[in-house]
Amino acid sequence: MDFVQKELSLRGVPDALVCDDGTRVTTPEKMAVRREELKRILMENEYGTLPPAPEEVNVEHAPYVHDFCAGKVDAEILTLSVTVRGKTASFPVKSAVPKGEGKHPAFVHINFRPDSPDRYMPTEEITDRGFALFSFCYQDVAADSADFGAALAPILYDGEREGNAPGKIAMWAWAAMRVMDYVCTLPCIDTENVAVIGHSRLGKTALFTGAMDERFKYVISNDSGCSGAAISRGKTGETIERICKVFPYWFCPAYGENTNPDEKTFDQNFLHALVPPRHLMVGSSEGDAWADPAGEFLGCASANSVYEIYGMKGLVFGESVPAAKAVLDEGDSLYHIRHGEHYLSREDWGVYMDFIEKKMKKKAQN
Ligand code: GTR
Repeated sequence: MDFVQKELSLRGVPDALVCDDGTRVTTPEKMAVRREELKRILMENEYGTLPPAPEEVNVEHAPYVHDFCAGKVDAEILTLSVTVRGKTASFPVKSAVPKGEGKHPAFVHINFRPDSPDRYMPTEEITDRGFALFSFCYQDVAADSADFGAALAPILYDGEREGNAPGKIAMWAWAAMRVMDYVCTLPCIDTENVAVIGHSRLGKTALFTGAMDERFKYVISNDSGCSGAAISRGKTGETIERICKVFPYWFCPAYGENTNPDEKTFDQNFLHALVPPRHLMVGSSEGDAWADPAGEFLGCASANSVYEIYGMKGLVFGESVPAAKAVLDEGDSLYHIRHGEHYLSREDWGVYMDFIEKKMKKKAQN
């Protein structure tokens, strides 16, 4: 038993590989069955049920800035109109695709603001490395408040905020999946190498999105903390009780009914467990005690037992919780902790792009 397994068992974290019928997953085939159980558990008890896929999606294109990134990039503002349960609503997406031949790896970035570039999104540095970027402002999908009456929110649930009705995280995640629907239609994109990325509350959203939608081959959760990458049992900083008091609308109402993590039948390792055999990437910052970097590391490392099922390595770590500055990138998942505060920085993007490039090179060799 390594120190992560010991710590998880000390905290009483339930094993994500034990099925509802008590049997344990040992093969990829059985994992496919367990995946459906994990998804259901998380939707019914934490984030709420994802709205159905839209009956119709329409995309309108408008040019963004002429000569964007010195003319190296095709930039557009897209308007994605989605029809759900016969009702249509739309939200804007910014796309930035490097010009030139070939297929580009891409990021779907769930961002705080609509800008491109933005302080959390250095567009030119990203596109210069050959990545395409598709970003949207979460509040254009659904307000970051208890208001479920504006933008897309009213068409994404049936009007009752009870039980496992989707919270805002599920709604933002659903929108990221719609962006992925569009990305998958583009011949200029290497759809085997698309990442979903978000920071903080949107890092929780990115992790949930990537966990639920296997089209994302890289799932990047930056400084996501409570109810994101961090294990809830034994968590320091923000707790489930506090997050449900301040941000109840991020989750389904059932999540707040009992906020004692020790009494829940699941923990955030259930979310991480949905990512393998794809690449899980978790970022922490040293000054982000509220998020609990050690808990984020544990969450990321908890997926190793699932990678093993696929004959993969997962996170390669040492004898203790890593301290800044550390980049654990030797396995199939990545964890990094940098100096500084709660932020999605150029340094974070650099670590994530290095890892994706490394994995792409490896795939190309095989
Ligand atoms: C905090 C919240 C965190 C984190 C952060 C953010 O207020 O407590 O869970 O999500 O906001 O999104 O910036």
